[in-house]
Amino acid sequence: MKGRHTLAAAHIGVAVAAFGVASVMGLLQALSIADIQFPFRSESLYYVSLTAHGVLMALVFTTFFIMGLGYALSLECLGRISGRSAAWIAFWVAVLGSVMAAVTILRGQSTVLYTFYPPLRAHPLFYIGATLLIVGSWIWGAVMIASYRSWRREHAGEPVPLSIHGMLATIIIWYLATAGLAVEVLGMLIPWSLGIVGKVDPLLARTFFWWFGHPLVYFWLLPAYVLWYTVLPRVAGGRLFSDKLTRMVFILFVLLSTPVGFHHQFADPGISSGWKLAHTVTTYAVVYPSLLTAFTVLASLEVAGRMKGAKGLFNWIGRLPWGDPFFASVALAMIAFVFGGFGGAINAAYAMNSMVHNTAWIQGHFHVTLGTTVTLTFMGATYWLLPRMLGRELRLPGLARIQPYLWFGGMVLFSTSYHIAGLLGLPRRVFTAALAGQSPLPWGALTKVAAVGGAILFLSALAFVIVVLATWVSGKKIQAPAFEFAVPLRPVTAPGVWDRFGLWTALAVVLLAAAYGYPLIQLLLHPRYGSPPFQPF
Ligand code: HAS
Ligand code: CU
Repeated sequence: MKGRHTLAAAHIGVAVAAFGVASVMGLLQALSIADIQFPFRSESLYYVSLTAHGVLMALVFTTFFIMGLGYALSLECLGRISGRSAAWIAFWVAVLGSVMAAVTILRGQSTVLYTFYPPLRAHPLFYIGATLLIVGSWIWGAVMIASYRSWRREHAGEPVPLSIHGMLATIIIWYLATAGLAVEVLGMLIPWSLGIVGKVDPLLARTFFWWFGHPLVYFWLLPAYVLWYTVLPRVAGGRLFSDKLTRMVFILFVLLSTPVGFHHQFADPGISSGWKLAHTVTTYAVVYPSLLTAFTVLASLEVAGRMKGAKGLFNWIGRLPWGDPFFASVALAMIAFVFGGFGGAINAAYAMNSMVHNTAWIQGHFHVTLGTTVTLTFMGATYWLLPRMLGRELRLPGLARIQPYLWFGGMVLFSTSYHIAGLLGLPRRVFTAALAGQSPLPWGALTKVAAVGGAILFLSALAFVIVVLATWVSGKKIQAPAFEFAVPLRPVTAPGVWDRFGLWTALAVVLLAAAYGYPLIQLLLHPRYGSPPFQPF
């Protein structure tokens, strides 16, 4: 595999492989919850599979895809990747870390779910593997920043290309987020798993985890937004509605992504209600840039429809290229986010959170947001990237065309059912919905519908992997199409205030310190008894 985009392609390849393996597990879990029998079905297999599915999807697939996308954009928009050898080292470090973590999970030594909270304790190699994956991503961030700086030296008076603006925002968020994770994993979990310390404080660990865990969702989302803003209007045949607004959106995420983690800890003791309220306010603030995104991207699509001659109020929608796999994926991803974002706003309200927390509603929520909005965008982007990276024509275009619709349809069944089942009281992360054999339970039929959705999702995932593989090994060799980006209605011509990354990062650090400083001091001053490890299997 030699070519201009080999580095990016290698990352996307690992991402698709992780996605493929994790998809099989997803199907098994949906069947298991619905109490549908299959060979080897057991409690321990369920939790091993759930952990592997979560880690491979949420951490490995996403991180590798985002790194690959970053490199492709850097090469195309900045004309360089500064530090290719470091980038390759980072790739292998991240691959090694992912394999280490996956092996300990599949051997049944790290059944800790993808949130890996103590007192569930994993094998030390799980935590060390996860650390290596993060270290790889840190080096990726450094290479991206070095490429930007090198470009900046040659282009002092120009605004940073918009897609790179979004990727830099993603990287800043990632560094701020992973600082919290590093404290948890290096300071608490690794020494505990090695037996150097006997007990760990679950509340402190959870607080550091969610310092990381919420901005993690924007680490996934922002690269999708980069594609919505900078590629989608182009593919749709339109213009980006506002360049300036887009830059402001990315900076708002830099500021507001991190100081919100307590919305995952409303039910936790030891954090005062005042601080929970403070994080609620910032959570609603971080909804705002997504509302702006809904407006800007939709306006850009309307421009596209009107440029193709649409006159009425809504008929521009029909003029959009719904048969193009990239467009269809992203448009369906956006439609899903209307519901995913609405659900997020429900989760963030203290009183409503107590109805949905730790129920199946949550798996419904994140399969709409992460599992559809982000994943479907990344799948569509893979169809867009492959010919450009590999110089090969997309194989099986018919299959690629229906695959996003299958995904969307499967997810409607899957996620809607779990949302409702959650409201009826079905807990999340259960081996079977026939809890302790009680019946009839109000959610029994819903979990069966979710299993049908899961089977459709599996077929769609299979179709995706087949198209990618077929293109990779036997796609017709062609002149690689150009990477073309959306032209804004009114381009920004000079670096403005939204390009001042140093300033915004400094402000983000201040907000982070304000959101976490005092509560963490309080937690550290509590008498702490700690917990011994808990290993269910
Ligand atoms: Fe969330 C739990 C709140 C967004 C992922 N979330 C989770 C978990 C995950 C996750 C994985 O406050 C579970 C963690 C665990 O395992 O315990 N979430 C929010 C809020 C938002 C939000 C306020 N979440 C996301 C995104 C995710 C994600 C994005 C992944 C990518 N979430 C929560 C809370 C919890 C939570 C609590 C904890 C619950 C608990 O108790 O455990 C916001 O960012 C959402 C803002 C979004 C919008 C939508 C804007 C709409 C757009 C689309 C426009 C499209 C149009 C149609 C107009 C306001 C941009 C296009 C039409 C065409 C014709 C094409
Ligand atoms: Cu969150």
